Amino acid sequence: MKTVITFGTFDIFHIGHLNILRRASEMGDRLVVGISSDRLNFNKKQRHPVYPQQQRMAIVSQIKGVDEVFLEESLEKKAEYIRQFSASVLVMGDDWAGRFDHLQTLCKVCYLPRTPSISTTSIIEVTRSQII
Ligand code: C2G
Repeated sequence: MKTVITFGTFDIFHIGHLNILRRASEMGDRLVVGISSDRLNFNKKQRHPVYPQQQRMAIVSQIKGVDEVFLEESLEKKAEYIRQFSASVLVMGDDWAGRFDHLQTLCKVCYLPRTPSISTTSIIEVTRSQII
């Protein structure tokens, strides 16, 4: 069985998230998704996610093709997670291109092109500008 693993915050779930999960699930037999914890996201982006981690996990766990979700506590623990879930492919969006190449000793590392013109940040900005 070929297990694919991917990671992300998946805050304010949108079509870019859906696309990468669909493409990742098509690359193997089982898809495991690490959801960045609220604390990890704050350290990474200096803002709290709009949806708390339990809600983000609940949403992603119900997406077709996703077999399992878990909480990603640290960016540095990827090797540990890959071993824990016996993943043979790590999928990331190409905004992370090159960042996880050192994990190629453990599994295949694959960067997929991002869906253009949509991001959680832009949704927040558009929503804010329409309210004010
Ligand atoms: N994504 C995409 N297209 C977009 C927006 C996002 O393909 N328009 C992808 C990202 O490249 C990422 C996944 O969707 O692979 C989740 O995106 P984010 O929630 O922004 O995740 P990020 O904060 O980049 O977290 O350990 C790594 C991090 O946890 C990744």
